[in-house]
Amino acid sequence: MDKPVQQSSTGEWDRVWVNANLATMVAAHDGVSGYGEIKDAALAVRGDRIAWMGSSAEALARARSQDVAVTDCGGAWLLPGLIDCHTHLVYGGSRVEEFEKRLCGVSYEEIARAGGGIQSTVNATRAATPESLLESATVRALRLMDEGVTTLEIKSGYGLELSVERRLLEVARELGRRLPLSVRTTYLGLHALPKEAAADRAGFVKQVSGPWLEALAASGLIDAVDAFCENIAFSVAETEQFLHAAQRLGVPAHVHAGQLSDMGAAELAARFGALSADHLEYLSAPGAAALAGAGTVAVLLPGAYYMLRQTTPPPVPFLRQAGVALALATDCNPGTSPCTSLLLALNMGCTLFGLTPHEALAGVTRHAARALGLQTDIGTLEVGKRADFALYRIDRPAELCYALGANPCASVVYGGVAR
Ligand code: DI6
Ligand code: FE
Repeated sequence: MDKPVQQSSTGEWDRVWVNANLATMVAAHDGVSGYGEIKDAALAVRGDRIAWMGSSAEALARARSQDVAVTDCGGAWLLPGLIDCHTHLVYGGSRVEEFEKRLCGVSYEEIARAGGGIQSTVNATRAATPESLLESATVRALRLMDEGVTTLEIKSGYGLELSVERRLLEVARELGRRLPLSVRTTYLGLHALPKEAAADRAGFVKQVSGPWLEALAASGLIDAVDAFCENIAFSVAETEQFLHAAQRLGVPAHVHAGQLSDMGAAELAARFGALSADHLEYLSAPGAAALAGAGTVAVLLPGAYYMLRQTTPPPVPFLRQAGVALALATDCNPGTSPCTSLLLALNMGCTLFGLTPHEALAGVTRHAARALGLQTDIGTLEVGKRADFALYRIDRPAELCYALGANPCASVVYGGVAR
């Protein structure tokens, strides 16, 4: 006879957190509560998974009879570990001089066209050692982690030659091995045309889409690809060539779309079933509808919008109306978003783009997980999902969006283990 499955059998929990308010971030069906709240609750883990959620009283009774380690959260709010689903975290040098120039009236596009901008970070990155790249990226990752980030997407794109792109992806993977942090890597093959390829755009795109992509994929270094589809970067046709190549290899895509102009990049991303289309300040209603149809997540990046002092925000009402899932990320990069605070991105998402605090928080949890294709494993507090979560000393979840420059994160649990 089959043994009945007993939720409460001895040894089922390794540890339980009690006296917490859970914001599970599970999509609401009642239309009232947007955070999937469970007040006065407890959460138990087994291995690296969430094993149980319920009342503190029940958890305490069970824990006592079964000798389970108990952590008292003292009424803190417990949220899924935050996910920063769009960063360019690994790079050499700084762009503070460009920041000064921009404040003297030179535009981002002018700087880029004059060989500065991304190209200047490419020069500094090519000259950097792997050790120094790892060191500077670690500093940035630790800042994000301090606020409760447990999953981080990192793009290459500042090498623009195979050996350096490989180095950036290896450093990103190494970061994930050294820190209690899940790292997802993205090969941003089409970020800028490097100066040595100025006379042969087509040749560069062919190399990126062919032998370079194949080599990096074969080395197991990439989880996805990305391209900067923009008038100062790569055309729709060039991006399409790269996305085709990735599709043939079964590698999913993100697309930098509509940051400075609407070239139809969102429609392209949708056509390829991309995981996400990112930026989207310039997006038409049909573009939003295409994203909705494809289930492509819109990743909004208010840090870049703010730093570039842009004035056209993404059309959030279109996106909402079309039913597109909205994520938020730091876009941490030296040029347009030197931002290592996902909490600041939450605030900017609300104040600059008009997101509600619930939308913003879903954007760094449930929807960010979807933007990385990880929605079955992370992004919400649910039994069976990874036990990645953060505790915050706040009275209500919206406080995470409200405060500027505060960090109420009290502790972080990564894979069931306190970090
Ligand atoms: N869009 C961005 O905002 C960053 N990359 C991109 O494709 C900027 C990168 C930089 O300026 O270094
Ligand atoms: Fe970016």
